Amino acid sequence: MDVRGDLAPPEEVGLKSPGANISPVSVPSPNHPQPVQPASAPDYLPTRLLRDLQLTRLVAVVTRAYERVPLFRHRMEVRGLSPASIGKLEDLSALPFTVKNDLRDTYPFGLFASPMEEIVRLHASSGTTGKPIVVAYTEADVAVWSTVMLRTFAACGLHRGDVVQNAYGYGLFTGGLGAHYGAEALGATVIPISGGNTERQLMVLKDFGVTAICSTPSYFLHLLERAKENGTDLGKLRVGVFGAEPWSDAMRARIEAESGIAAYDIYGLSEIIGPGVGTECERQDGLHIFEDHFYPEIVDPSTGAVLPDGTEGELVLTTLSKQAMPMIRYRTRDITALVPEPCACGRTLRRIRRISRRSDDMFVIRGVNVFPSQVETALLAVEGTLPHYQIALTREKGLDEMEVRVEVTPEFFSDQIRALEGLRERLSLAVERTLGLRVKVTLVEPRTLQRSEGKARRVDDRRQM
Ligand code: DLL
Repeated sequence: MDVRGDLAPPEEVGLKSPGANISPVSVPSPNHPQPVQPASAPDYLPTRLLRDLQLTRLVAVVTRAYERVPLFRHRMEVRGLSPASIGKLEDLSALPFTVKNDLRDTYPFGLFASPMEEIVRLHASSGTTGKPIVVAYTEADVAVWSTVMLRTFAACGLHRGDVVQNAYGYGLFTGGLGAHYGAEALGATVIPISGGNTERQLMVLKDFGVTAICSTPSYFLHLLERAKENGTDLGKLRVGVFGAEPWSDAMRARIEAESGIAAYDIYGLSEIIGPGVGTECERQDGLHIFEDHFYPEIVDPSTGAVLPDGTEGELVLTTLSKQAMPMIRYRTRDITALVPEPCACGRTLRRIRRISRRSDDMFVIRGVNVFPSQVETALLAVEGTLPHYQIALTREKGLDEMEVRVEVTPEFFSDQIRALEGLRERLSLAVERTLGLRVKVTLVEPRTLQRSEGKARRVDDRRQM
């Protein structure tokens, strides 16, 4: 069937020029007596059309990867598969996974499906060890990226006339430029301030009438804290578009209460495109995946079996329109679940639950599996704490020790020793109740733990050193 119906703008369909002539806003003009198609129209595609579109694109992207990327071709051939094996969306589950090490092993350009003449941009993600992973975009990929970020901002309630302070880092990190192009495509005013230089951030925020800010949630907390100290108010700021790291519901509650803004969660990863894979909408109840470009599956992290909607597991993503670097069944290591119910906002795009953890940020202390997000939720439930904490892991005489350092409010810190001791005990108990493990809790003065300008580093694991 023809998926280029009224609801799917032609530029949204097919691999040739996705998103090339995007009409971001629905403004009537003399040449368009009817309002032009808003770029977020694909968010509301009837499910049947969306599935047809996904299948068409899936076949195209698998063919592209098979024909142009030796690693994909080889992996399919050894399983006796070819692009003809894809007859329906479910057939995707027979295809082999792609993992981060595949990018490392083929460093720098081994998974590219376009010649350099067609590639207009490279980004890289540093990771924790060794060489970075390199990702590539054709002109059409950049156009898709702008549209999905435009749709992200629209879902967060932004529009033309908003003034967006983009404090995601510009550079090889995808956050800065990804948000930049999307906000421009929306017709908003972008301030490309990048991360860091907190005093200048606050000056710009107030003086330029900023209405929305993009940054990691941890950096925004730092800005908030500094604003409070300086007595700077946040002017017209009403929306925060936060992502790139896990942040708990408790953390969001603190941010919204202290700043008075609406804080939205956005998700993405370099290997798939950067920011723009998924976003919350005004309901703040799970993140819609831009399924017309990225196909989500949830798998059991240990067996790789596809899990039913509603079951927690590892998010696996397949790009449906990427040209320069198609990704087939990429294991994100991010743990979440697909939400079975449709969203009250009317978008037909499926949602994932907020990502609280990665399968690889778990650490084991005396036989107990611990995720930093569990510690965060426990700490922030106790009154008197600030949302700044760090977890230090050491090994003493062969025994693992975990220390949680958490800042406490200035009021508490000036209190009597007894009050502080009481707080420390309440925190120890809160952590113990969550983890089933007694750990050392240390209260520290406000502003003693290191602040991040980008992604926060919560765990300092010194056991291997
Ligand atoms: O962090 C892209 C991005 C930029 C997303 C700006 C959102 C905003 P990477 O540096 O490749 O790309 O890191 C990707 O960060 O696999 C998750 O583990 C984590 N992550 C990203 N967004 C969220 C989020 C960018 N909203 C990795 N919640 C991903 C939890 C997130 N974790």
